[in-house]
Amino acid sequence: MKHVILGTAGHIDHGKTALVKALTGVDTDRLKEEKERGITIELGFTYLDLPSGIRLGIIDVPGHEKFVKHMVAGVWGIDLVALIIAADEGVMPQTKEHLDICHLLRVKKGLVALTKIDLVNQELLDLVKEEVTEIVQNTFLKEAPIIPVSSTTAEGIPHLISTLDHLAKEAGEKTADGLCRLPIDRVFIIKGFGTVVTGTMISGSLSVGETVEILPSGLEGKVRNLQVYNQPVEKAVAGQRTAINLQGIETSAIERGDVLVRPHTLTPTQMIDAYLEYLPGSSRPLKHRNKQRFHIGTTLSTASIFLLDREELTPGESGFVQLRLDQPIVALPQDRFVIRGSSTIQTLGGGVVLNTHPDKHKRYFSSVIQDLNLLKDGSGEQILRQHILHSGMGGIILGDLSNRVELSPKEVQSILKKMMEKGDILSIDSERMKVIDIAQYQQLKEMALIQLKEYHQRFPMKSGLAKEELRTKLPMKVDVKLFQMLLHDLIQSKEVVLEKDKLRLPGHQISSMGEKGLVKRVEEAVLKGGLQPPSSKELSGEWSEDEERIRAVLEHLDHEGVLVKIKSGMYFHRVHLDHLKEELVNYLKSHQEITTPQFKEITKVSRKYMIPLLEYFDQIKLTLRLGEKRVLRSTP
Ligand SMILES: Nc1nc2c(ncn2[C@@H]2O[C@H](COP(=O)(O)OP(=O)(O)OP(=O)(O)O)[C@@H](O)[C@H]2O)c(=O)[nH]1
Ligand SMILES: [Mg+2]
Repeated sequence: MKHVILGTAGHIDHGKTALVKALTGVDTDRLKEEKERGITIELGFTYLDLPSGIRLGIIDVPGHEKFVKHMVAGVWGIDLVALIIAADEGVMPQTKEHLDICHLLRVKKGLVALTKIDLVNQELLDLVKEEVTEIVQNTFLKEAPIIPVSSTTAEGIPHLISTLDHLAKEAGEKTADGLCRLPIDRVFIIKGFGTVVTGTMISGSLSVGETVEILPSGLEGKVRNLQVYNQPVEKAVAGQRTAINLQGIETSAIERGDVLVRPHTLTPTQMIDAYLEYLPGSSRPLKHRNKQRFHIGTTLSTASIFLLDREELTPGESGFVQLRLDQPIVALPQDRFVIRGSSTIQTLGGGVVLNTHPDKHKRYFSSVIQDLNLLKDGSGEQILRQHILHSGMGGIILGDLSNRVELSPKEVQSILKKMMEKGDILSIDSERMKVIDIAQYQQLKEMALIQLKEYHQRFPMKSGLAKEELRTKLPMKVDVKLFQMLLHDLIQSKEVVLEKDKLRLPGHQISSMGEKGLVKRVEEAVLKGGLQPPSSKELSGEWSEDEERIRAVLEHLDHEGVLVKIKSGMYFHRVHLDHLKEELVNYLKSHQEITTPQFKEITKVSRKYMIPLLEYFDQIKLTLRLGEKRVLRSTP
C-alpha cells in the first residue's frame, strides 16, 4: 500500500485545523492552551482514507509566527502540502513564509485551499484568487489547483477530497529498503507501557522486537510496540506516521529533534557542506561566518555559516557553504534544511546537504568547489566515485558509502558492481564490500616499486626486502588484504620477483664481480685511512668512480656492521673505532676525566675528525660532557 503524507500550511486563523476537522472529523488541537486560545501550538496528526484506498497521513501545523519552528518540523519530509488561505483575509505574512519554507524543503506538490468562502462574495473571492495566482507563480505551486471551500458549510469539501486523491496517486513512492530513519516529533509516557516516541518514518522500515538507537545521545532501546495511525502493527514502513513504544530508555532521555535509527547506521555530525539558497525577500546580504538558526528534520540548532566561494550572499543568490553547528545533528546528503534569523526571527533561506562528514575547508579553493559541484549535480555513480577516491588508500566499505548518497544500499551495491566491471574501482574485501579507487591502487603500486628501488640503491648488496618490511614502508592504512593483493599482482605481472622470501626488482643483481670488487676496495681504503678515513667524494675523485655508487657501498658496509657511520658522510672502520674506544675507556679509568687537548694527544687527528668522534662517544652514552671535560658514564 502506498503511504502519502499531507501537511497544512498558512497564516494563523486561516482555518487549517478547521479544514482538517471537516475532512476527517478529528480536532487535532488537543492541548488545553490550544483550546483556550483558539490557536494551534503543537503539530496535530490524523489521517484520511481516500477514495482510491490510499491512507493519507495529515500533519496540521500552527500558523502563529512564534511557532514557525514547529511548522518546519512538521512539513520536513511531507509529500503534499495544502496551502490554506482565508478568502476573507487573503495573503498574509505567514502565507508567504510557509510557502517559502515548502519551497526550500522542496515539497513537490500540493494545492491551495481558499477557506471561509461562506464569509465572502464572488467578487472578493475572484480578487483573492488573483492574489494567490500571483504569489504562487514561479513556485512549485504555480500549476496547483486552487479550491474554494468552507469548513462551516462543507461547500467544496468533496472537490477537495477528489483533488487530494488525484495528487496522492501521483506522489512518488518512498523507499522501504533504505536506512530506517525517524525524526522524533513527540515524546511522552503511557502508564503501564513507558516511553513512546512519534514521527514520520522518512525511509526504511522497523519491526517489533528490533533494537534501535536514539541519536545524537546513542542510547539504545527495544521496540516493544508499534502503532501506525493508532492501529497496532508488526512493522512500520517509510511514509507512515509511526508511534514507537520503547523499552529501556527513559522518557526524559529523549527529546523532540532526536532521530531514531538502527544501531550504528548513522553518525551525528557538527559540520556539513551544503548549497545554500538565500531568499530574495531578505533585507540585507548574508555575511561570511554569520550565525543563524538551523532547522533539519525536527531538530533546531544554530550554525555558523562559512561562505566558501564569496564574502557575502546577496538576497536571491545561492552558494556553497560549510555549516559549523553548535550541537550534533543527524543528516544525510540530499537532506533539505532551513535557515532562520537568530535575532529577527524570519526565514532567510535554506538548501541541500552535500557532505555530512567533510574536512574543514579553506575558502576560495577551486578543488573544493569542484568537488562540491559534483556532489550537488553529479550522478549517483559520480558521487560514489568521488567518495571512494577521497577515502584514499584505506578504501571504504559499503556501509559508509550508503550514508553518503541518497541511494539505498541495494542501489549502491549495483552501482559498485558496475564500476568494478568497468575497472574504475577494485574490491579489496568482498565480505565487507570494501573498495578502493583504481587510481589509488595504481599509486600504491608505484609506491611499492619506488620503495624497492630505493632499498636496492641503499643496500645494493642485499638480495631484497622481506614482505613485512615492505608493508611498513607503505601508508599505515593499507590493510593486510589489500597488501596481499598488491603483492600478488606485482609478482604476477613480473614487476617484482619473490625469491627465498625476499622481494626484489627483476633488474636487481647482487652477484656482479664489479660490485663485489668495489665493496672490497672501499673497505680497504677506509681501513687504511685509520682515524682519518676518506670520504665518498675523495674516493670517487681518486678512482674516477661514480660517487653515488661509493655512497651506496658505504651505506651497505655500515648496515653490515663493517663500518660505523658516526655522522652524515663520515664512516670509520669498526677495527679502529673499537680500538679507540678501548684506549679512551682505559684513559678515563686512570684519569677520571679527559679534555679535548688530551683527546687530541691520544688520537692525533685534526678537529674535523676529533670533534665528531667525541660527540659520537657522547651519543652512544659512553662519555658524559661536563663543560670542557668528559667523564665516563656510570655503566649499569
Ligand atoms: N465561517 C467560517 N469560519 C471558519 C472556517 N474555517 C475556520 N473558521 C474559523 O476560523 C477560526 C480559526 O480556525 P482554525 O482552524 O483554528 O485556524 P488555524 O489556521 O488552524 O489557526 P492556527 O492553527 O492557530 O494557525 C475558527 O474560529 C474557525 O471556526 C470557515 O470555513 N468558515
Ligand atoms: Mg490550527
